[in-house]
Amino acid sequence: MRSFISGLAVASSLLSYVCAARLPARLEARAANSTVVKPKVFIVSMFDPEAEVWYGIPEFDLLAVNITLPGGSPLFPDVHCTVSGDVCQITIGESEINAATSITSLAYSPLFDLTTTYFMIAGIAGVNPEVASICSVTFAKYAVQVALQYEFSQLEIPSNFTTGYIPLGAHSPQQYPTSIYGTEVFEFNANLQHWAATQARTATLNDSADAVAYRANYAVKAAYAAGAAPPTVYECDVATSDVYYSGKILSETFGNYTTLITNGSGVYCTTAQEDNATGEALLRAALSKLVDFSRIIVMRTASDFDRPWPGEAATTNLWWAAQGAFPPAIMNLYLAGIKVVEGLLEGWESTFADGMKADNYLGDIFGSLGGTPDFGPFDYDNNPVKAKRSMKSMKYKTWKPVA
Ligand SMILES: *[C@@H]1O[C@H](CO)[C@@H](O)[C@H](O)[C@H]1NC(C)=O
Ligand SMILES: *[C@@H]1O[C@H](CO)[C@@H](O)[C@H](O)[C@H]1NC(C)=O
Ligand SMILES: *[C@@H]1O[C@H](CO)[C@@H](O)[C@H](O)[C@H]1NC(C)=O
Ligand SMILES: *[C@@H]1O[C@H](CO)[C@@H](O)[C@H](O)[C@H]1NC(C)=O
Ligand SMILES: *[C@@H]1O[C@H](CO)[C@@H](O)[C@H](O)[C@H]1NC(C)=O
Ligand SMILES: *[C@@H]1O[C@H](CO)[C@@H](O)[C@H](O)[C@H]1NC(C)=O
Ligand SMILES: *[C@H]1O[C@H](CO)[C@@H](O)[C@H](O)[C@H]1NC(C)=O
Repeated sequence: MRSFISGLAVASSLLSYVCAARLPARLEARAANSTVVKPKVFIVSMFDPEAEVWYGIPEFDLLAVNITLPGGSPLFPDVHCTVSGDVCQITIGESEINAATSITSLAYSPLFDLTTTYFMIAGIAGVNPEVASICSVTFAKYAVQVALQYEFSQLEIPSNFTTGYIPLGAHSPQQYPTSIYGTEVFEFNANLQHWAATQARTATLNDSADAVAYRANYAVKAAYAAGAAPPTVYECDVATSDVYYSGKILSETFGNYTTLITNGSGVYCTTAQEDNATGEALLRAALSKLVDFSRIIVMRTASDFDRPWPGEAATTNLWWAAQGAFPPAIMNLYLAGIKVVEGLLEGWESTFADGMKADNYLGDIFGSLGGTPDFGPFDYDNNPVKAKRSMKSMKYKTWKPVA
């Protein structure tokens, strides 16, 4: 999630442990156990408002079966499923650490068989007015972990730098990172992304009078034409950062970094706090053959602008302006997302059980799942300290402390 209305997140933490089952000791038990749930679709929410919009809907009842997930978020201990088990939902908690830990616990849980499951990340996000407007619905091909960089305070940066963020191992903001950890970029199935966006385009999106009025301010700058336009469905990429950055300079910084790290093919469009972490957890599960990495959909709806309109203070945009986009963005998760879920269920036999083949590269910057990334390079070097001149000559790998 990434919207300022985060106080709601802790509201309903006292969930019931209704159907907590004893855990089989080993993963192998999964195959022999007919009570294992094998969902066709797993909706991934980050916090209460994103989760609750799926309850009480006419299409299906996610609260029919509650399954307590060992290793799940302490705030959201239960996974929810329909009676048939075809559709389930997990609330993973907010930010990168919660996302990675919850998804890892789910993927390795013996209570579920996720080998043919489609994962739909369905959360709200900040939005770049150069690409889309508040209340819009977006589907990402790339997720970029934008804050995995060096950072100097804006007050201490060299006078010829435009930002305090410098890629790891590099010496200027424009230089490609030489120190790569592996979670910088995830690339998802573009055919599935297009299909999901096409499904979503059949929905009538929600909007509000405040959002209509607020986005009109962005029309004064030609580059923000998309920000001033009515909400619609976009295919564009998501940034992940634990730090909830805001304002023109940092938003541009991370937009530039997205361009750099994806070799110009990623379009920085939305910003949230989880997707690269969810991506990394699913990638590792895919390496263990527990999930299919080609079955991931990253949907983010726009709840607020990442930067002010020209003439407005950055703090006003973040804290005080009545953007009016949070309720419609939450509602649009359901309005657009239900078209995707229904499409997956209706086309299950004909198409989705076997999977939708990807024509693009899938996975991380290392090429862990096979194939060659269309971004990179991925010369393995995870030492960001080595960029220091003093360390370059030092044989740090063989260095031993003096006893
Ligand atoms: C099957 O799984 C259920 C729920 O985890 C558990 O209660 C049951 O003991 C398991 N049965 C076998 C045969 O493993
Ligand atoms: C599942 O949990 C929710 C609360 O999270 C509760 O409202 C619902 O009644 C529970 N379902 C069952 C079948 O107990
Ligand atoms: C900034 O200036 C320094 C010299 O002071 C130079 O080494 C560096 O390349 C410049 N960086 C950028 C981003 O222009
Ligand atoms: C958005 O949803 C609200 C709440 O259901 C409704 O009152 C409003 O008319 C909807 N607006 C649009 C433009 O769909
Ligand atoms: C982003 O990149 C553009 C084009 O290179 C550059 O003009 C701008 O100063 C950069 N912005 C920041 C904040 O570094
Ligand atoms: C991506 O850009 C970097 C830096 O310009 C370059 O070294 C690398 O070869 C490019 N990777 C691909 C896959 O084109
Ligand atoms: C992080 O997310 C970006 C944008 O979706 C994606 O391009 C990148 O591959 C993701 N990285 C990981 C490790 O998931």
